[in-house]
Amino acid sequence: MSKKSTKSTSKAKAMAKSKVRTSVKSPAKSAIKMGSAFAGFPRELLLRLHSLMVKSRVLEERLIKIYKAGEGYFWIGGPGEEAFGVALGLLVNKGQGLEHDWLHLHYRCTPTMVALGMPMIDAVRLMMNRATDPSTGGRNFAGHYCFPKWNVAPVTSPIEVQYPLACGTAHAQKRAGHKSISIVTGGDAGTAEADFATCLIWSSRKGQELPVLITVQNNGFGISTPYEGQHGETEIADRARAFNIRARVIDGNDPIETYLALKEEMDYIRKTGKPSFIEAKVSRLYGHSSADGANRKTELVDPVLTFEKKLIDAGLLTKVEAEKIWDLYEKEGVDAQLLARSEPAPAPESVWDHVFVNNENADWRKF
Ligand SMILES: Cc1ncc(C[n+]2csc(CCOP(=O)(O)OP(=O)(O)O)c2C)c(N)n1
Repeated sequence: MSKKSTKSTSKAKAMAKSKVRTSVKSPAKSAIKMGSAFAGFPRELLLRLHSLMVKSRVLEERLIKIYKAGEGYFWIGGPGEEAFGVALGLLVNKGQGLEHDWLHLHYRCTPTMVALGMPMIDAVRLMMNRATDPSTGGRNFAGHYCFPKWNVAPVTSPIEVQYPLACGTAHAQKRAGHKSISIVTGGDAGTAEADFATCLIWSSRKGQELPVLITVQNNGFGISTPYEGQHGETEIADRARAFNIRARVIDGNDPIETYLALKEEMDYIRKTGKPSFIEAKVSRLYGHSSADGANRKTELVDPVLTFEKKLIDAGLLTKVEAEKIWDLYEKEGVDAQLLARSEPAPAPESVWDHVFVNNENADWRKF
């Protein structure tokens, strides 16, 4: 059971305070209205955040089980990034075309996709490499989503290439005169790639700034390389500041702080047409991927359980209601696995579908 997988860890440990330093700079923390525990959020929004965070966790744990049962080849995903990803997904101006936001996500974006409305079955189909997978027809890794109907650009396995691509769609949005923005996510280690610097440079040229929300989910690790020892800068956000990009560091394990920060920065970008940068400190709860075991790390802050406890302690949710939510999604995940099991693998002849030669994207003159 998903609930058991997550909850079997010591709650005390799960609630342990993050060792990761968090700070908020320009705009000052006081700009975030954190007066009460829930910053004046309506109960409905709090429960929606919680429910989607649980859904994403249950789904990721289902995908890990599918891998461990030998029904999938490789798992990578976003357990531990639910607070950031769900808040982001809820704030997106969702749709297709330049008047809507563009999303250039990386492979830990399941929480964002769940918040956008992706049904569990579509993540399961990708995980189990079924021909019915809407993202890739069963031909890519878990978490490598592609949803043109929501401007979700294909997630790439080469890390960080999404950063300059976000400048491309932002440029097109700006040229078309829309208030839409381009949003990019990625990991801390990947910021060592030149693509990240390219994004900072192209989004911040004086007088030609681009409406990009540049984000980094800092979980403190590359695959197995700790953050410490890899960065001369104090915060990754400092690199954005060097380009006069408004930048802040947030506790990405806190859905309320994250939601408020994202909203404020997205509003700023829509208003000014200029870029903004958020570094979110998050947990990597199941390690890097199935390549390092995909086992639960108990010493890290669990954003889902922490938020759930907060809601229960405040009387906004009962333990029984919470159990029901976990059970509901567990059933959806199991049903999805059973359905995907009955669906076909991609046919050999489909291997040439959607590649460039002689296909729908072959002629650049069309674009
Ligand atoms: C260009 C490129 N180099 C190396 C890799 C191998 N690789 C895959 S994930 C990863 C670590 C990325 O770490 P980080 O950017 O911090 O993101 P995280 O996985 O921690 O979320 C590496 C090095 C790759 N996929 N692409």
